Amino acid sequence: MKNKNPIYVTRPSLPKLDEVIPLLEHIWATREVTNGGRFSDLFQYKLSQYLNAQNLSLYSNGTLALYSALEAFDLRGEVITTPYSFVATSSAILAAGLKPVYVDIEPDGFNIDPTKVIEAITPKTVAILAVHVYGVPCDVNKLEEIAAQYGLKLIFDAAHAFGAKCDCGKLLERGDASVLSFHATKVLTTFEGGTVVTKHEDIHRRLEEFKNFGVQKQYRVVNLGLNAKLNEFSCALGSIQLGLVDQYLSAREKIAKRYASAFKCTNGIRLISKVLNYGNHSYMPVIVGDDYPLTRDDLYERLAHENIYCRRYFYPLITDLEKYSQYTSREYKNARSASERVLCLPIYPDLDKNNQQRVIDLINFFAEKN
Ligand code: T4K
Repeated sequence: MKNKNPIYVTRPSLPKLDEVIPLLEHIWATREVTNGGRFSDLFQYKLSQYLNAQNLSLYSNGTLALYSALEAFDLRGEVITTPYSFVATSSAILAAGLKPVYVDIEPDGFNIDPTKVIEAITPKTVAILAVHVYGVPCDVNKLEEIAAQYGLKLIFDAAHAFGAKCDCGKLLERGDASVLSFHATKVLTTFEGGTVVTKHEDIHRRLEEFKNFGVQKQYRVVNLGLNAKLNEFSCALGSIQLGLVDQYLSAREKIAKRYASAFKCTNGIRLISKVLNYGNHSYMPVIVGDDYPLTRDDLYERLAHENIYCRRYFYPLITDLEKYSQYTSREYKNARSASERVLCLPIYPDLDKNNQQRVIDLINFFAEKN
């Protein structure tokens, strides 16, 4: 079975180059490359329509968008968050001068556990930063209830959650703000990029200023700002991507379903029903259990040896990273178990049946032969 072309955990979904060229020609002709030009307006408009969201700010990446969202609420104190995420969730908290307080994730999924959030609230708590991990919505109803009861801001890191389904209404307008990423590895990519959606008009205005050096009108600068604008090329690409993203999402769903049926009878490979039923299939996490003949790490290595490059999202836990370990204050049993057992398999719209079958066959082969 030793082979062949590499298979990565993800590949960016892109439009045909022919569709992009006319937009590039326009950018070349007008020399309008950044600072909110025609394509910025177009992408913003189309994205608002697609997401059915009124107040939406385009950003140069998800990390700066997250950081800016925290800054916009002018918070000082502790933010309750999850150790089971990409480090960017926590770096945004530290960059905003806030202290992360980590709590465990739910036992039957990968999102923050609302009951653990309540236990961690102190007089210094000012916000909850929850992550819709792998594009599976958090328990937003419960988190909103907690935020309202304790007077906390509720911000969602929705970096993975473009197109995620939710029986809770408009997912991105829940809580006080939601942040999406348009990185190369995300469902909709503008190469780099991100956006903040909020129901608060004043916060939206602040976010628009913040990404442009804090400039209000005519170089009036009252508040802090940075440069976090999304350039015209990314906006042009994003406006095309929005016409394709439903196809991307349904292609991902088909691939996820194929994995689910292929591993139904595989000892030791477990899929999480929440991910299959409520996620946007941005990631394909499987749990490598004790009854699989290889450990998660051995499976990861064996697949890599066959040119299949999975990812151990999220290992190590953020709280095990040197910079963040000082903020560890409790045990994270469920997060630790997920971190040690989850392997994210290749999933992206261009993953063809043959290549997916290669991944499936190897995992099943190791299950039988070891
Ligand atoms: N919050 C959460 C919960 C996040 O997961 C992230 C980012 C953020 C916030 C911050 O959003 P951004 O600031 O990024 O907008 C990746 C990404 O760099 C990162 O965006 C992402 N989360 C994180 C989960 O994963 P790596 O180190 O795994 O990426 P990399 O470069 O190894 O790419 C993985 C695979 O994707 C490669 O093996 C091949 C493929 N790939 C990647 C790139 C960049 C391509 O085919 N083409 C490409 O250009 O971190």
